[in-house]
This record gives sequence, structure tokens and C-alpha cells, in this order.
Amino acid sequence: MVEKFPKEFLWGGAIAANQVEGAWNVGGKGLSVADMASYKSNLSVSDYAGHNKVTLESIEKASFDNSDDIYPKRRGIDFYHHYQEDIALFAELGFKTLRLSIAWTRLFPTGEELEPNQAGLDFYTKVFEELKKYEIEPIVTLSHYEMPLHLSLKYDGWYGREVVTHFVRFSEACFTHFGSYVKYWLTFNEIDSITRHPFTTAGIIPERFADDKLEEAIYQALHHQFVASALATKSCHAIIPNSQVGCMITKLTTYPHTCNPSDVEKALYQNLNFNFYSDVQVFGEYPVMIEKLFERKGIMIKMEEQDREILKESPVDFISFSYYMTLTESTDPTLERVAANTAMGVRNPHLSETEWGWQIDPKGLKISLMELYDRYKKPLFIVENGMGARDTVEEDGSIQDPYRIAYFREHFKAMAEAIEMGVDLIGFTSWAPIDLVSASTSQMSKRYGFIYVDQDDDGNGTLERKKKASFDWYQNVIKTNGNEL
Ligand code: BGP
Repeated sequence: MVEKFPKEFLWGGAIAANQVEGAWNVGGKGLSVADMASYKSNLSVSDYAGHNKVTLESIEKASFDNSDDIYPKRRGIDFYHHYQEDIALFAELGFKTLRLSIAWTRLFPTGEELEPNQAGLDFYTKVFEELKKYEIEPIVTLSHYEMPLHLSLKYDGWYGREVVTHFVRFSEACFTHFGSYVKYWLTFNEIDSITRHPFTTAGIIPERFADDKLEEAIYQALHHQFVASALATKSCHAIIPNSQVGCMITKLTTYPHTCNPSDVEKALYQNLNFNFYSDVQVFGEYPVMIEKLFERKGIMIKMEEQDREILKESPVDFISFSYYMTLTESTDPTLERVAANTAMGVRNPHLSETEWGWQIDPKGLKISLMELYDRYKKPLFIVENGMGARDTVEEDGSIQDPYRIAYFREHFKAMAEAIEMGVDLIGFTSWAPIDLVSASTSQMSKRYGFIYVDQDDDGNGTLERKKKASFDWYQNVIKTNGNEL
């Protein structure tokens, strides 16, 4: 039989600290930007990017609110106290890898301490020990929609150059303390999302900037993240022999709605714009067309003398990305638009969609993989892909989720096809193997897991973990290395 996936293919799942851990004020943890996200029920599509609802007033209110009532990311699914049980379930699924993130505020509560907090180090050491027990290879995101609130307030988040130094110190503490457990690192989750939700991604509170200065501030913050990412990559290579550092982008391949050259041009612009983020981290320089665009828009990025050299010196080793959907673009303003993760696009009539409007496009994954590999010629890692759905517990206690199985089956076929075309794909981590708090809506009811967690949007429930029907299916996929889908 011809194998569809490479022998060492890293099958697994992905989670993020702020969406699972809970224990937001335990072990000396400081407040993070994620702890400010309040729960709003009945979000409409236009409210969808719930991340953006943060204001100075809401932050002030949240900072003095010691409860987790309306702040579901403070509760997560209490992975902090359930990590052993959860990792045992991941091991039962046969995971080769688990993608997780480290909460900056567990190690550096305000971000400005000079030494890491021992309780934070102890927690992650226990998690990594547990993974080691089952030979699960960790892949760690340093910054996943989370930074100390203190840095957001004091320096306007990543807009402030000072944050680079604080982040590098945090990263180096991670490499020094966890380097014996962790070989694969990612710097910034979905670094491109800074333009869509600057507070969640970079601690920028929009109302602190004049309307006509906000865009420039966001790109300035992004520049600081690029520099920090390159510096962290350099330190990682120096501190951990054989380490591999990846960038992480939201892959939103954009199709033209028609073959009208104007639609094609619009889609091309969008694709070039999305490529910008990985281009800088892979090629170590700003694309010419982006510099020209900034010039035309009057956006001036302040760079220190050595910045261009820093970027050039430490490109990433591999490219990781999330893939949920493709986008479609058109010059026709009358066409209906749909939410696409935290972006918006024209509704593609050839695709079905989830309740949240996310259009399902397995072929788009094959296209994205081929396009990325052709452009960068570096190993690729899909670190997020999955289907959010409202699962129901049947009377007999079972959870039947054939829609999720069908979703993954088609995406895995697309991956196998891309591999057959020559794409170097090294792994796949589902978002998310266990139900968790949604990043955009802060709701529990948008579920992604093979493992159900008994908790509703208001935080009621026993937190009991239950296997869904998709659990057995994914277990067999991993067991057969993707040969039985
Ligand atoms: C990605 C984020 C994740 C995650 C996922 C699903 O953009 O990196 O943190 O949550 O999207 O999004 P949501 O939780 O909004 O359904």
C-alpha cells in the first residue's frame, strides 16, 4: 500500500493557555488582555469579532472585578487542574504532538519582572513532564492572544518598543527552563490578526489613538513583533540545540468572485497583503509592494538602525498556519458578505458553511498548501483546523458528531493530495481536541473537540470530560497514519 502521510507525521491537537487553563489568579499569575474579554450572549455577525469590544472603560471595570462570571477566559476549562486527565485522553487518542501556549503572565505577571515566577515555571514543568510520560512532542506558542495587561496599559501594548525587550526576556526564560522538553516553538499566533483585533493580538486599545493614526500604530506594533520574533528565534537556536522555530499565520487564501480582471486584481491584493506576514518572517525583509503601499498611505514605521539586519539574520525554520476557510473577493459592493474567522468576505456560492458563517473548503486547504510550499519551500505545519458546532448530549449520554468527522475526513484527503504533489507537510494539530472557550465569542457552545466538556456559556456544569463519536474516529486515523479516513 502507498502511504498517504510521511512515517514521522506529527498528528495531534492544539490548545491555547487563555482558552483552557482557567486559574486566572492562581500561583501569582498577573492579569492578561485575555482576562478582559467579557461574555456577550447573542452576538450578531457584525459583533462577531467580540475581541474588538474592549474599551478603556471595560478594562477598568474588568481590572477591579475579581470574579470570573462574565469573563469566561478566566475560567477556561480548568486545564490548570485537569491537565493530567486531559493529557491522558490525548495520549489515548494516540497524539504524537500537542500544541499549547505558555501564559506570559504566569511567568512574568506584569511583564516587567526580571526573573520568572516560580509557580508558573512549576506548572509548565509538570505539564511537559506529563507529555513526556506519553512521548507526546510539545509544540509551544509563545504568544497566543495574550500579553500582560500591564504592558498594554503602560506601553500601549506592542506599539511600545520596550515590549520587545520584555518579550525576549520571557522567551529566553521559556527556552532556558523548558528547552529540554520542547524542540518546536512558534512565536506569535496568527500574527496577521493584529489588523483585525489589535487589543487581543497586541494589547492596543484603539481609543487611545486618533482615528487617522490607528493604522500606523498597528503596523508599528507589528514591526516590533517581527523584530521580537526574529530575536526570539535567534535566542532559541542559541539556547536549544536542534530547535525549530516557526511563524504562525491565518491562512486565508482569497479567490476572485469572477474572472473579471478587476475581481482577480482585488483578490491578488488581498493575497499579497496576507503573504506580507510570512514573507517578513521567512525572507527576513519587507516586501517591496508593502513598503510602497505604506508610502502611499503615509504610514511611517519607525525602525532602529539594526532592525533590518535582525530580520534578515534570523528567519524561521518552518511555516505554521491555521486553516478554517478561504475568502472570496469582488469589486461588486452589493454582494452579500459573510464572516470568515475574524475577517469578512463575499459569500462563495460553491461552499457550505457552519452556523457561524465559516465556509467549509477542503480543496482550499490543498490549494493553500501548494501555494505556500511553492512560495517558501520550507516545511509546513497545519497547527489549527477544525469545525465549531453546537454538539448535543443524547439521552444515553453519547455525543454524535458525524459533521465533524466528515469535515476532517475531507481536509485530511486534501492534505494527502498536497503531499502527493510534493508538499513537505510535517504535521497536523486539530483545533481543538477538547472543547474550550471560543476566542472570538468567548462562548463554550461553539465546540471544536473530540472530547466534550460539561460547561455552558455561563460557566455552569461539572467540567466532566466525555468522548464524542469523533474521538474513536480520530484515534483510528492516527493509528493508521491517515491511511484509514
Ligand atoms: C483561531 C485562533 C484560536 C481559535 C480559533 C477558532 O483564529 O488562533 O485561538 O479560537 O481561531 O476561533 P473561535 O474560537 O473564535 O471559533
